[in-house]
Parts: sequence; structure tokens; C-alpha cells
Amino acid sequence: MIKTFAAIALLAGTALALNVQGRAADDRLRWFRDAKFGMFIHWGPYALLAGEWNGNKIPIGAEAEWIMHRFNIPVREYREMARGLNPVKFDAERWVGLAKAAGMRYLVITAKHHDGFAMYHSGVSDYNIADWTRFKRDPLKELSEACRKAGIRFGVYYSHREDWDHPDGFGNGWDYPPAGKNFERYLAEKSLPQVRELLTGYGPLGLVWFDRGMDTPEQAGRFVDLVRTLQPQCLINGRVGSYSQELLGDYQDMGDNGMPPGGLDEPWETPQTLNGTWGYSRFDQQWKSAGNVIQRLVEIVSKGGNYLLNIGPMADGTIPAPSVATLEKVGAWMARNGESIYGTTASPLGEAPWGRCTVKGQKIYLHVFHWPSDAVLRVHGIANEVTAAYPLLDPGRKLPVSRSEGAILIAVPERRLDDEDTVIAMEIAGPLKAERAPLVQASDEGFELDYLEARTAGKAMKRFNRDGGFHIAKWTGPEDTASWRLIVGRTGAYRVKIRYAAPKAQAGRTYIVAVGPHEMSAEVRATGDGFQYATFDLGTVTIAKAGTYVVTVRPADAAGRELMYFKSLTLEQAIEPSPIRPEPGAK
Ligand code: JFZ
Repeated sequence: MIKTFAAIALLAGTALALNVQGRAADDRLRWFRDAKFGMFIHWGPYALLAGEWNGNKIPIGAEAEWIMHRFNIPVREYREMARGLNPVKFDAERWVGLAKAAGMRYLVITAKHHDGFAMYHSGVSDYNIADWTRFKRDPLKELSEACRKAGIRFGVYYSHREDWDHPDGFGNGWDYPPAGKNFERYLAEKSLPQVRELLTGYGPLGLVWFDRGMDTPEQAGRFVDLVRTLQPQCLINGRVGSYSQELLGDYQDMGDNGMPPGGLDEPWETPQTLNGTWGYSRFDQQWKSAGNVIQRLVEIVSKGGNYLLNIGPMADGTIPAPSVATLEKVGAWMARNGESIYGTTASPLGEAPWGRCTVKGQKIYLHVFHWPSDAVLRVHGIANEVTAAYPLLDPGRKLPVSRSEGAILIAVPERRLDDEDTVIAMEIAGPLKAERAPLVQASDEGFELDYLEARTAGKAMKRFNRDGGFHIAKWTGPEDTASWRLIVGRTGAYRVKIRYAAPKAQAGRTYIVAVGPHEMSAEVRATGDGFQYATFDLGTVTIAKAGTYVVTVRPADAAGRELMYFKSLTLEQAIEPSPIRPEPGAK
């Protein structure tokens, strides 16, 4: 009896702890989810080289901040070069002013990149801008104060594993033979102490942006614990941990310049360059247009993400003029249309042929990139009654709305109001009721059901992991579901197969796959550590009548543990063995 009671208490305690942890994460993330748009800054001694070393040029589109690695510049020579950094034109107020003018609500600057040079006054190593150069100031201190005055969250990028200067850091195999490295010594001597001083010397940080993962979850966990202990409200990005392991940070990073096909439920962020490099290169003048940046921002926000857009300042502290021009144009659009970005949530409506949607309460913002030639905007997938529709820039101009064949038709002005993206606001009665899950069309072989077309409910989440790709996870009980709607034309038997990854800890849980009224249950089988996907045959289901069917995958019970990393479900038309017909003339 006592054992049972203890087990129940332990389960309840775990569930409570998970719940409290979940609420704490939600609180931390609130500003991030609302802010949507931030400035990334890559600035360091590499700006002095500006993409060239001893006549060797960084190719266009390659990363200028990697110059030390690309050309195997000896530490001694790179250090000597770094002494020349003296950004006399650096003006923190101007940089923060540009971020604010662009509509950015947080700023993340490289405190220490892979070259090991600290762009702040570090007490851990004198290889920093205040001690190593004539500059003698602390740019991060000045930026953190300017951000605070401007009401912008201040964050730091820290490369916690890669360090080409320290003999035990990861990545410099040209000065330091890998065999002689003691990585734990690097963590103890430099990486952890520098993160500590950033967490204690620059006021409240909005986030610490770690990079390029960590060898083991245990080592990554030390950085997470350090941040959680010193600044519990400070966010941690997804790259704090190994890319092949479960997320240890507060949100997931896409790969650089990455964009998910379809929305994600878990918070995520895409970092992107304005040209082809993070650090300054005098050769790379391939700048993105303001229109491209605006449409990318809208696409990211419509899928539930944040956009961290980079500038690479020059060695003297000035920001390249094309970056300034683009950000000012983006800011002008944001000043007029920011309501349709800040504080919005992902749209369940997917990608429309004319543009993207963002949602805020009972308002849907239709971002029209491609203006309809017949001045009729067709909106699919919303079951609600529309109570009003108008250009966001001209709210007094009520637009005629009708419905036809399930689509909402909005008679829009002949001419768009904004070249890059004209926003039409559409007010609806009651909370958004997206039409039921999109219909999955059959292929010749049957149906492939994956995260993209799924409708998730409860705690089930569409998410991304660099190693695990796009998948559904975070589900622990029967109310956490993934479902799809199928139009079945071909009746008969379908072989049902499921593809998932499940570490040992998830093995044994029971789950249900329902195809209309037919339910199949099965046990989760371990597929290995991390995201090792495997396919399992669940048997066949016979669909006797053509029509629309809902398919659902869900945990069978509320065991509290995660069910699996779900990748896809396939319903393969089971080819009935055709009766063997005798060859003509055969006996
Ligand atoms: C890393 C850095 O190496 C780079 O210099 C810059 O700081 C960037 C923001 O982050 O580069 C990466 C890291 C991960 C991926 C791509 C570039 N990725 O997983 O796609």
C-alpha cells in the first residue's frame, strides 16, 4: 500500500514539477513571443580584416567572421592584428536607435565569437577589447545601457564550445594539435567564467545566444544551470546543447537563414544575414532588399517564429550604409503595420497563394504580397463569420465581404496600399475557428500523414530539432493529439505504418491510432538515443465506404512521460493479391 502511495506521490510530484517548469518557461518567453523581431550584431577583430588576409579573400556568401579558421591564421598573428581594433566611431545610442527605428525589440551582440576575442571588458582573459587594444571602452556595457534606455531587450551571443585562441578550445587544429586538448579545462578556465561575468556585469539580459552546440548534454546543462541560477528570467536559445539531443534551451533555432515548411507550435527563431556574411566583408555587397526582409519577417511570424536579423559593423564602429538603408525602410513599414506583427500568433491557415496570415485575438491580418488582379481577395480555411474587413492603413474604409464555395471574398481596392505587403485586417465573430484540419489527398499508393498537414491539439507540438528535423512531440496524455482529415476514394485494406524516434525512456508507452471508427493500439518501441527514426508496421485497417475520415494519433493514457518523436503515418493501399491468371495457351 505504502509503495503505491509513494509511486502516486512521485508521479504527481513529477507532473507538478513539469507543470511549474512549463509555467516558468512560458513566463520567460512571453516578451520573446511578442517581440518577434531582433537585431543580431557580429562584431570583432575580423572586421579589421574585412574579408581578406594576406591577399586571400573570403568568397562572396562565405562567413567573414570565420577568416582565422578559413586561412589557418596563427594565434600569434591574429592576436597581433586584433591589437589594432580601435572603433572610434562606435556609438551605442546610434546602433540601438537603428534597431528601434527598424522596429526591432531585442538586440543580441557577439560577446565572444569563435576567434576567442572578448568584445567586452573581461576579467577572465586580457584578450578583450578594453585590455588588448587602445580602445579601452566596453562596447557591451554601453550597448546594454543604451538598450535599457530605449526599452529594447539586451542579449549576448557567446560561442561556448568553439574557441580558436584557447589551446583547449574546440576548432583550432592548426596551432594546437587536437590530441593535446583538455576541453574540460577550457570550460573551467574560460567558457563558464566568461558566461558568468556576462550574467553578473551587464544587468538583466533578455537572452544568452549560445552557438554550435556542446559535446554532451551534461556539459550543456552546466551553462543552462548557470543562466537559470544567476538570471532565471534570461532566455537560452536552442544551440546551447547538442543538435542531436532534446532541446535544453527555451526555444529552438532554425539553421542559419532557415525557414520551416509550415508552422511550428514550439517557439523558434531564425537568424539571418543582410548580405551573405555575419561579420563585415568589404567584398560582399549582395544586400537583401527591404521588401525581401519584410516578407521574410511576415512569413516567419505567420509560422510562429522570431526573426533575428544581422548587421556586421565595420572596424571603425560604423554600420555599412546599405544595412542602414534597408533597416530604415523596414522600420517605416513596421511603423505603419507593426500591429500585424507584434504580439500575434501563428496562423493555422498555412500559406495562401497571395501571402501569409498572422492572428491576434479576433483579428486576422491578411498580408498580401501578390495583389489580386480582379481586386477580390479569396481567403480559405476560416469558419467564423467576418464582422469587418479594411486596409490596416485605412481602417475607416470598410471593404465588402461575401462568401462563395466556402471561401471568404473581400473586395479590395484596385491598387495595393503598400508595395512590399499590404495588410488587410479582418475581424471575426468569436475566437478563430479554422476549418477542420486540411484534407490530405491520396496518392496512388495511399496517404502520407506528417507534421505539415497535422492539426495538433493539447500539448502535442509541431517542432524542429537540427538533428531530428520536423516532428511532433511533447505529448503525454490522451488529450494531446495529432490528427488529419482524409478523403478516401479507394475502399479496401490499408496497411498502417508509423515512423517515430523513441529513446529508451519512452519505450513501452501505449498509443492509439484511430482511422475513423477503427482503432489500433501499439506500444512504443525504443529506437535508440536522440532522434533515430524507425518505421513500424501496425497491421491493416479496412475502409469499406468511400468518404472523409479523421485519423488521430494519441497517447493511450496520461502517464506523464513523453510519447515519442512522431515523424509520419502512412496508409498504404494493401494490394490485394490478384488471382493468378493462366498464361494464354498454358495447360
Ligand atoms: C554559426 C557561426 O559559426 C557563424 O559564424 C554565425 O555566428 C552563425 C549565427 O552561427 O554558424 C552556423 C551555425 C549553425 C548552422 C549554420 C551556421 N546550422 O546548423 O545550420
